[in-house]
Amino acid sequence: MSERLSQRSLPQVNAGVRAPTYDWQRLEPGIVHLGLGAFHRAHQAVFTEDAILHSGGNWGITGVSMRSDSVARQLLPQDCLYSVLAEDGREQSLRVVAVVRNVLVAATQLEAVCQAIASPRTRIVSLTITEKGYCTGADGCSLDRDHVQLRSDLDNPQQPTSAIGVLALALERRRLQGGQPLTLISCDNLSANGRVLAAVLREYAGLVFPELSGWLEEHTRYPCSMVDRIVPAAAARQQAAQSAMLGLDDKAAIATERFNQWIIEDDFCSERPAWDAVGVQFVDNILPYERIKLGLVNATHSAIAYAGLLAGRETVDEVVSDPTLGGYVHRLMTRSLVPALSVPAGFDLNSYVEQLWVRFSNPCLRHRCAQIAMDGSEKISQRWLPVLQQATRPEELLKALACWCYYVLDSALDISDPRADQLLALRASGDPTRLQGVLAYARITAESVPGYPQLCEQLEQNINRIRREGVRAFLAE
Ligand code: CS2
Repeated sequence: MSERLSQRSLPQVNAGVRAPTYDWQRLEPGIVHLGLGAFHRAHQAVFTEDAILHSGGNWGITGVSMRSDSVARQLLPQDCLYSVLAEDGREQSLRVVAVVRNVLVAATQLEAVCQAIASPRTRIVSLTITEKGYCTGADGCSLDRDHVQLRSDLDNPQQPTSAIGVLALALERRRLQGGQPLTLISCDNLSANGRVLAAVLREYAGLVFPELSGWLEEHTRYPCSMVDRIVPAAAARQQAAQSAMLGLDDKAAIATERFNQWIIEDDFCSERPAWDAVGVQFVDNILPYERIKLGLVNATHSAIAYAGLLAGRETVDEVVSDPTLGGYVHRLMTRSLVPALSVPAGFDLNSYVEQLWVRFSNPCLRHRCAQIAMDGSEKISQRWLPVLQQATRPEELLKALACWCYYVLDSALDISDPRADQLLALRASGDPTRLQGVLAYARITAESVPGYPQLCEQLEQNINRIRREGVRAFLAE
């Protein structure tokens, strides 16, 4: 068994591994990131370290896990060092990332999290708290007042457990300390993510910290951002193989693709790392980029996940390389999703689709359908609803939606979803309106979708076809 990765063992990494060449031990925190999952560590952290390598800057990251201490237990014994393997089946590169300088767990270290966000050194707070972390209700931008965690935070705002509650408490602290302006960047796969973040924070502040609302108006900005890198959850076997490549035992190892993209609205009220020097794009209007990302990468991903699970396929590359399933996925992209997009001038959608197909086919990632299938009730409205709202509903997307409904109502597969209890209750019930019930959890209702009765009828027919013919025949052309 090799030695654990750490500051002390770092000089022993195998030749060919890129080790941090800057004075990372002296970095102070300039960014606090909420939601220290694999995605942040392979995406924003990598861009930030590249920016430091390119132009310097004191931009250490304090990473915050909301509840679980598992990332802290992986990273702290390694002096927060971890390796990122980027591969696409032809080329691979392995590097050790050092820009994360501390890990906190909000559930047990609330005070330290508040101090970190209130600190004058912190100029940016970024978030990957997933779609459900924003606690929005049916309209997708105001707080769901029935949300259990949120209700408890509203009753007890000094002991919050939701990300929004923690953020508001910390910002109130910053205000009380006369804090400088702060830019908050949502990096979640939500439409208008910055505006949603601003809206829920304002609403929450208005309910519990009345003086915070005015301060937020003057001292904070919320640029929307579009993030794109496929980062599967770490698997033990992968981590062992990666540790062998590293020559050191890395319990926080992450494997990802080579592709990496970040587009941010240029709306900051505080300094930022030299991200623009290392490939991050700054734009005035994020909307078209966001639609392309959610409406193509994520929309296709969710369809792959449910089709794959129902057909007994484990990973994304297995689905796209299966002639029947892959054929369906390709038709979904080209016939249903692409025609619904309008692209910025000069954007080559055809090569984007081709490149995406290659990314999905990446055999190194082993990206599990079950991982993408999680939280469907939150993801579907972001990914599929805009196309379902069109005057003519494309057939392949209706098939994808039928797969999700069948998966929820008819299959025996596990459901990992914030509304899992409600969805499983519908699965168990003989209620004739249970389809409408499932759709409503994904914000697909008579109010949100024109021609809703026809949609339900088409879905009933599709679901019956899956029951009769099986999912493969249903998805075959
Ligand atoms: C995926 C995303 O799990 C999922 O829902 O669709 O995490 C996807 O891999 C990323 O958004 C890619 O940028």
